Amino acid sequence: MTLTENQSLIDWVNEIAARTKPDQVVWIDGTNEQLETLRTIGCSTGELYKLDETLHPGCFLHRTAQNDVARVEGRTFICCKNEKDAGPTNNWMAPDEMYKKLYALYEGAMKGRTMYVIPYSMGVIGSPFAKYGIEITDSIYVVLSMAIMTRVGKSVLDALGQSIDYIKGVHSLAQLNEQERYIAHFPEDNTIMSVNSGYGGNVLLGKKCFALRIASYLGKNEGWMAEHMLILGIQNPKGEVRYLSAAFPSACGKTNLAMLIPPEGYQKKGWKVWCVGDDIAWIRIGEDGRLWAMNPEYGFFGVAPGTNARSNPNALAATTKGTIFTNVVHDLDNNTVWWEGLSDTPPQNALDWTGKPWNASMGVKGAHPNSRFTAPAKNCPCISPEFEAPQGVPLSAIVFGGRRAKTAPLVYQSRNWIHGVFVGSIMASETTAAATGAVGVVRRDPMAMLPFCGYNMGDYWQHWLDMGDKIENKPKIFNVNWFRTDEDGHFIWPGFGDNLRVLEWIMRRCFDEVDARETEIGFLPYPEDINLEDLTISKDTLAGLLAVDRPLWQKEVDSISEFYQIFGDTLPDALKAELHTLKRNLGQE
Ligand code: GTP
Ligand code: SPV
Ligand code: MN
Repeated sequence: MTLTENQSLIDWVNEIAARTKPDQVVWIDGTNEQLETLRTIGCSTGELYKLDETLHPGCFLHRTAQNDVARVEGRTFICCKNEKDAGPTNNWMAPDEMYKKLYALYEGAMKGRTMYVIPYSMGVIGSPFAKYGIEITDSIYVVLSMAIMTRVGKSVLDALGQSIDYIKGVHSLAQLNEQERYIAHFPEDNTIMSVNSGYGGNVLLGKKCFALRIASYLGKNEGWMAEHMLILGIQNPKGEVRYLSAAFPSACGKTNLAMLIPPEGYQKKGWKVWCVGDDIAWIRIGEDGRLWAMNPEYGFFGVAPGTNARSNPNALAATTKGTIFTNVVHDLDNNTVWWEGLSDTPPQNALDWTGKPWNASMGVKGAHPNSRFTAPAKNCPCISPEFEAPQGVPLSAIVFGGRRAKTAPLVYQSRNWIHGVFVGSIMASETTAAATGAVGVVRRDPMAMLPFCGYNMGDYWQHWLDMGDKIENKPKIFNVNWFRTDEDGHFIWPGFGDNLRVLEWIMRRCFDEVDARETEIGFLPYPEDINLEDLTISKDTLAGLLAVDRPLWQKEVDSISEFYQIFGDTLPDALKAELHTLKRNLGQE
């Protein structure tokens, strides 16, 4: 049954059905009855496995194909008319050429399958800041995951009415053929097309494809920003809640920081952290001249390995009901799930992420390193009371950060907005399992947006600079690094809950409550201003984490210069000037 009278939408759905030739077309109305039917069908086809209802109410296990476990950056394309508009860091193909390729792959791709039409909203339905999308898919896993990650159903169609202002998304599993896998974006047509994959980041089109790649392009044209950022609120002992957003590359700690539990000493004093979002922020200038950030998502697609009752109890609690687990270990004795780092007692009688018998004595990992949970945000015990505030929350700070064994100190503050944009633009981080390819290789990942910027990264930096001109009350910009290692490769900083010690300093800086020392790279804390109460880490160790290693930074500057060169005339002059300043500060010019 069609749920809308929006003729442009009906025509488009018919057009895609004519190409893909499904047996039937089902519109997702968002009711639990309909979703329950799909869960039952998913279990009967083997797409889903129902977990123990008492231990894990409403939870399912899903396995992807073994060649399809992460985002595929090499097969992700920005298809705009001019290649230059995609920029040097994106794959580009001319729209006509990509459409031709995709239509050939879509031809008859849904034969024998059902085509689902998912109306979804990024942001609170009906709010002026929400944007709507329609995803067509032949995967029940995608429907059920979208129903967790976004607001779906008839209410979206009602809010859309006759408008043509929605993002079209087409996804087909097709044959899951790696060689013909494409994640294609047509920013000038408000269209996304994905084929031959079933992995979250490639197929939940509301997430990276819409809320980052397409939205970043819309944001540039409309004067706002779409960022790969968590949003959190820090409540201090006076009861004041101050907000920050933070951009870390994939699998570098956004979910963990967003749900942080304060160290015991802090808890006793009344500190608390509220999670507004763990992956994506849409940011606008408010009437009060401040930046306001909202989370367009409705759930978490979080990294499973390493999540446990100590590292992130809030995330774990979020997964206790209504959650889909992907590519984790199946504990057959309890009909529940397990992953490396969940507990010290792996199940004896279990299947690994591929479905083969597994136990820990085999010496190989049971869960895929990029195994994930798809959990409703409202399950999270520390979800912010402002989670559904349509306009979001006001930002006092913006934080950038990466995974760097050396070079980047624990925390530093930029001198001003322009320098802050520079600090974001020179971010680098070790690659993780979130994307296919080598893991642990340092690469530049400006603003954690390298894989997600829907247009030329040089123009994106200019947009950041232009926004700075318009924001009256600018948030302060910082950089953090939880991942410095010692000679033996061990993390020096305890991380996780203890990161609040650094966030406290950041907030004190934002409210002029603490001094700092100016260095070559920006403002660094005096070691005594980071609270080490109840930690075993020594003052000297901390001083080391807060030192600027000149020789390493001099090398860093060479690598930044090389990176900047690929942007040619799209590199903003202001950033060139910042690089010169850094060189001068390091005694290189
Ligand atoms: P995406 O969902 O891929 O965008 O990732 P994310 O940035 O939300 O990453 P997440 O919080 O899931 O962290 C991924 C990995 O980083 C996990 O293996 C965590 O255990 C590890 N991690 C997170 N915070 C810290 C920290 O403070 N210190 C250390 N050493 N590891 C951390
Ligand atoms: C990331 O890789 O940054 C994620 C997971 O948040 S995915 O949705 O697969 O992109
Ligand atoms: Mn992410």
